[in-house]
Amino acid sequence: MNSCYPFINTPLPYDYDALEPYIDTQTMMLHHDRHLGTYIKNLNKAIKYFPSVRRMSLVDMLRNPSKIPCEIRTQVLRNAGGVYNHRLFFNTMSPQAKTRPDGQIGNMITKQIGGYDNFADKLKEAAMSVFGSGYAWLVVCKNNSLKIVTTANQETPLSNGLYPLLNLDVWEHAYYLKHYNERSKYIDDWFRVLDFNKVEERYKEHCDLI
Ligand code: MN3
Repeated sequence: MNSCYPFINTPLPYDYDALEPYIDTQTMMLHHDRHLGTYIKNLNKAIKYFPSVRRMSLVDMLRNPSKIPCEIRTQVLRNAGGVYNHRLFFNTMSPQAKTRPDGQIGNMITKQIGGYDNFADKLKEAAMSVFGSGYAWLVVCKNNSLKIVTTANQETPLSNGLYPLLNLDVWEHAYYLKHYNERSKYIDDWFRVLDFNKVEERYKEHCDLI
């Protein structure tokens, strides 16, 4: 993953039409090439003349906003958040998704959230509650418990010391072309491409870090 300056828009790990019929081709093209592409362009532009920030990784910027000079902090956090959030969102979907969790993450979801059905209900409820633009997330807290949270705009749970396992983009650009104003139907379709193999990988990476 291209995690330092200069950031580039690496290709999706699958074809633009691979998530059909759940997420349509045109949405994937615009979302990846233009929306994510613009966050990448603007992040590079914001830090171009700030060597200390150019040396920071994407995650470091989001975890340590105080290291970013005040005059560019808002711009950097908005755009770094846009890059991090979209990369995670695209990378946790797959055309060959394992749609039901098993392994370690399956056990955690069963023990802490009461099983997959309850998890899906709670995540959908959270995603529906986002007013305007934002995300719903499954994160790991510092005490290793799972939690469902929401963020506004391009904010990220990294800034609150949480480790994201998956996120669901509920900005209208993520679904409007196919689902119009029906966020609920988009969320149901997204669950068909959310890949718990990827979520399990993220969980194992987190375990290696602590
Ligand atoms: Mn988006």
